[in-house]
Amino acid sequence: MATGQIFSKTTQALFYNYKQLPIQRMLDFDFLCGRETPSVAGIINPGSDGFQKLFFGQEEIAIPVHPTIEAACNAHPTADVFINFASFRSAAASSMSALKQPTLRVVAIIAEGVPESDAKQLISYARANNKVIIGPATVGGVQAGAFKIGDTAGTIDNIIQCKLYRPGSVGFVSKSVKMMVVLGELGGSDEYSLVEALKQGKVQKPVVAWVSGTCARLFKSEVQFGHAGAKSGGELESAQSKNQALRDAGAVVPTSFEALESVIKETFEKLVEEGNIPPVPEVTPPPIPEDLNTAIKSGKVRAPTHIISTISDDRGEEPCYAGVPMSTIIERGYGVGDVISLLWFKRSLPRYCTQFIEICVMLCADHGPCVSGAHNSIVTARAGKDLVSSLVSGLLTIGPRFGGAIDDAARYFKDAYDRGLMPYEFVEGMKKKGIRVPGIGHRIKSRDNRDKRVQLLQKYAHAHFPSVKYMEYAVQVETYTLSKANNLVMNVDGAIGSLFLDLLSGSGMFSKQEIDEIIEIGYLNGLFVLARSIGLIGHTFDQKRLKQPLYRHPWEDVLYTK
Ligand code: Q5B
Repeated sequence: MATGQIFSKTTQALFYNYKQLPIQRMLDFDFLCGRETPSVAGIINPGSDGFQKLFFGQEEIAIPVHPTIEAACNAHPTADVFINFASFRSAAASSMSALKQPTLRVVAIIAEGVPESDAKQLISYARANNKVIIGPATVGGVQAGAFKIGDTAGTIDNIIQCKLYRPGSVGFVSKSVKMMVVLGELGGSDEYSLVEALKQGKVQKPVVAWVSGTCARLFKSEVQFGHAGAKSGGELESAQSKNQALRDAGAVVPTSFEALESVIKETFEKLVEEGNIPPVPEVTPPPIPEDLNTAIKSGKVRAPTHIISTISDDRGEEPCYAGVPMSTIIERGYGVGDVISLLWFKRSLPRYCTQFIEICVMLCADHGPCVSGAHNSIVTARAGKDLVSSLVSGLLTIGPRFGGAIDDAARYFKDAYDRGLMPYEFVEGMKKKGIRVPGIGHRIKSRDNRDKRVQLLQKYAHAHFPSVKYMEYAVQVETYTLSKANNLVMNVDGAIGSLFLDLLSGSGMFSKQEIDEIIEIGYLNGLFVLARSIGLIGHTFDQKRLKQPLYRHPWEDVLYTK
């Protein structure tokens, strides 16, 4: 590290409070400078730990996150700069704690509004312990070509234009190597300390200076520029007086701000000519890859997406289901049947259809504790498992024998009806293939103990559907199967399967291909899954409410045999 410099190309910092943008800007600067190691060694995010992913050039790196300053210092003993992005409320306490860490040498405090008494205490502690404080209320600092604090020097474009990615010869304000450039402002008297230093010969290097705010005289009353200190009090604090005093003391002061650039250039070239500055060889910095989101926004790149979604969109002011905003759904009094029709079928179905869907959900919500699904949920809940585990253990029983025969019922009935098979031909054909007719048969329902749910569904359809041809075909199949055995009744799966075929074909809302696709994909078991979830959740709560102990099946109920 050269004399007078507090940072080098290997300086590493601990960053207090996770702020993605300033950290990424530091890492981008590192990459431009050709640093081998990232300038941020660790992040302190009070209370959390782990890793934070950021980019170092094209490469993604994981920077460790620590819950405390002590933990971060222990983990990164060579990181000697502490960049404090805490709010003004907590900046003083965290900065003091950082100053007390033996491994930390420089503390930069970004927050504005840190109480003056706290700032004085920090400064005096730092002085007494030979540490450096930058701030409070600072954007930070930058060592060209080596190290940058947070947002200092602005955008990457700006940094590239100013060639801050490589060391040079001109320091901004007072930390110069070969010459000084001072940009002052009206108000206050700081610039007069420099005037004194020039007069006393304490500053030997060429000084190029400009005090801005010369336009203040154009205003009739006092005007404040930018921040609280930037207003001229008396004549001595005016930009004109300070510029003149600097000029008189030997500083190079242009006639206007616009001319500042050229006088810096002239002064610099003179130093080069005199052999005081060996010109620095120009290097071309590597291009910083643009963030994907920024590049997409500006239309520079296109990126393939990983997911296609056509049923809902939550990006706007309110979520939309199949293009219908949530407020419309509520204001127009839509029901669960309408929501299902939007999210499953991507269209608004007529009221008689959505009401039919709601009836299916209500009728299939539960069928007592003895059916497969409820039994599983009960046993799982009694084993102390949580709601989701109990629910899914019940749902997993839904299949070709229990509740999950709706799609197959629709498939086989549709195929048989569309092919014009007589009911007996269809049933005997299935028998030959060794397939039970889906939607037919029940463990407890029979000719003399009909399933009320089936009757209710049929009644509704007769009253509201334009056509019930598939359901009538299923009834003829049932008549034939009942001639074989009393329990081969149409069950709830068969009723929903055949009636949904009538809904799809009779509503005029679906093309033939769409109906085939719905049946092919198998939407209809979804109705039983959805409905029965209500009951399975109820059984789970019931067992927990009743504080039921672990279930163990009784030996007496098992046939032990060899
Ligand atoms: N046989 C449902 O059987 C059950 C036949 C058949 C031709 C048939 C059976 C079946 C098709 C699948 C189906 C949905 C397994 C049912 C539901 C929800 C529930 C449940 C609840 C709720 C019942 C005796 C004789 C045998 C079989 C013949 C039986 N079914 N032949 N087509 N479909 N159906 N599932 O009583 O000659 O003696 O060998 O698979 O639609 O799950 O409430 O409980 O809301 O929770 O065990 O309603 O029908 O009769 O197996 O002893 O068979 O009948 O081939 O003939 P079972 P099995 P054979 S609704």
